[in-house]
Amino acid sequence: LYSREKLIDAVSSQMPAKRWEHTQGVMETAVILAGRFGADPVKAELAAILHDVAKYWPVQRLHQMMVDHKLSEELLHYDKQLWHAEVGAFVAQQEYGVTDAQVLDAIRYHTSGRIGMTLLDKVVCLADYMEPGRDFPGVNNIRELANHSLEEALAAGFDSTIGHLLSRRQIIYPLTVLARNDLIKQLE
Ligand code: DGI
Ligand code: FE
Ligand code: FE
Ligand code: FE
Repeated sequence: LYSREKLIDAVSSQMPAKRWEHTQGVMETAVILAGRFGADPVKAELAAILHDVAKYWPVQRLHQMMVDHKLSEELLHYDKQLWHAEVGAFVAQQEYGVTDAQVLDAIRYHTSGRIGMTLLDKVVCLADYMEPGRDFPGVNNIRELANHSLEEALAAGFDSTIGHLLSRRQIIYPLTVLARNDLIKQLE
């Protein structure tokens, strides 16, 4: 199967250099957050390597894979930006031989989140928000919150995404809202 190095070669060749730099940032950050909050750093890094594997696939190819392999039908009714996460998990399993369900779920839910996010889901999703290359309003606040609370930091990340979507009058995938509400509940 794929060694870590071969996997890195295979994944990095499917995206522009800038996106691979982002992925490297997510890998480093996910390992740090795993150490800080008690997740498995090997699983966190593996999910990080693969999380955006399908990000630059042509949208027709993403659509075709979703239909052919009967991936989330609901997701097809929402923004194309969301599709790479679901397809990424499928590709991780089918193409790269990842069998760990926790790793596959962390990839699958890295964009939307979900209700009852696992520790690994949270670590990968938060790493995606706050890796060193990210530069959006509020990212430093998220990094500071992440020094003490995984849930506080991730909730701030979801608030930022949802606020951004609202300000542009975009359609919000319901699971994104459910994930955000569930995190707020966990903080009460
Ligand atoms: O792939 P990345 O850029 O590293 O980050 P991501 O996978 O977390 O997010 C990809 C895009 O999806 C980002 O531009 C925000 C957008 N997004 C996240 N949740 C939703 C969403 N877009 C819509 N329309 N609805 C959502 O609920
Ligand atoms: Fe992504
Ligand atoms: Fe994300
Ligand atoms: Fe990403």
